[in-house]
Amino acid sequence: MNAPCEPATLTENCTSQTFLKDVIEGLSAHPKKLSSKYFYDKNGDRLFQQIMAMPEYYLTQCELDIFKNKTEKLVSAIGFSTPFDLIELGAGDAMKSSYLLEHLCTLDCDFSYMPIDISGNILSVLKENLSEKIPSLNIIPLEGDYFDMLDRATRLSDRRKVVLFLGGNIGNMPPEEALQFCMELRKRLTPGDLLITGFDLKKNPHTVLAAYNDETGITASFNLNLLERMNRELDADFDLDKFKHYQTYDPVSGACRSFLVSLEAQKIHIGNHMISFKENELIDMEISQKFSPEDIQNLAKESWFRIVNEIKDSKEWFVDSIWTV
Ligand code: AVI
Repeated sequence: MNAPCEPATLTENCTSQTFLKDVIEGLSAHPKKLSSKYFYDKNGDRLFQQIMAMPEYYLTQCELDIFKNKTEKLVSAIGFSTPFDLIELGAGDAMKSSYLLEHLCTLDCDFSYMPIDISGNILSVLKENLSEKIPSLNIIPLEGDYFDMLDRATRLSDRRKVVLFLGGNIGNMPPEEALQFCMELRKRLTPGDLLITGFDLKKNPHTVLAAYNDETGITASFNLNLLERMNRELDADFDLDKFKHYQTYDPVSGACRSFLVSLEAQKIHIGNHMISFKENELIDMEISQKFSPEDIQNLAKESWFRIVNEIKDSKEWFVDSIWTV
């Protein structure tokens, strides 16, 4: 049995205990499954930066187009006659939102920026960079789980909230989980608050598939890196040459899925556990869901939000959808 977690000193242990528990549970399921939230160790972060720079991976450029070139539309959708807190879930380096922040400061808007991220390290880099770039910006970094930190933001301030959830990250949740997530967000917002979410739209299936099936193999390495992470952190013995990345896109459902295929029958050890693979057995690694306007409408409606505005990039491949309660 796992030892109970204590605060502070054992945090790291507990995190790896949760990682191990999730991995064993996922690889004991049928079909086998791993959570893409574990893709992002140091090497995974680096590979994701490379993905965002690939010509095939259009998502980043599309949302950047919105934040860089349609900033005024964003600002007028947000409104600035009353003070507010701009809360960004998974802010990362705030590359896209910095255009909005700069514009709001130029207009002398009364707002604070509250970036939420699980990584304290990313938050301190973000704070340092943004303070240098936009000295007048009031930044309140919140390190931790999205919902815990949203609750904390509510305790810190009673101003209107504008919540950003960018990057198409909502697509990395299976549809039922995305609905639960939106419902949890809904519980924490009150009339006058806004939620701005980035959705990758359904489009030519060749374009979607190419973004996740690059010939250079960066996306494949991004997936395989999770096996390497398990070798390092969970004392596993995956041979990366015995697994191959396989990507699918179903343009009807909008589900773009990545898998790793076991190239032979093999037994893998993870700490004291042993997992058997048959030849050609799959590990379900990640979903990157694509949405139609109706899919977005339904998600908003089912989680008790109302869509008040939407801003698309110039190619109309990506949308930032603005919801109120
Ligand atoms: C972070 N997320 C929105 C990316 C996506 O497009 O689903 C993760 C990713 N996986 C493979 N390529 C990019």
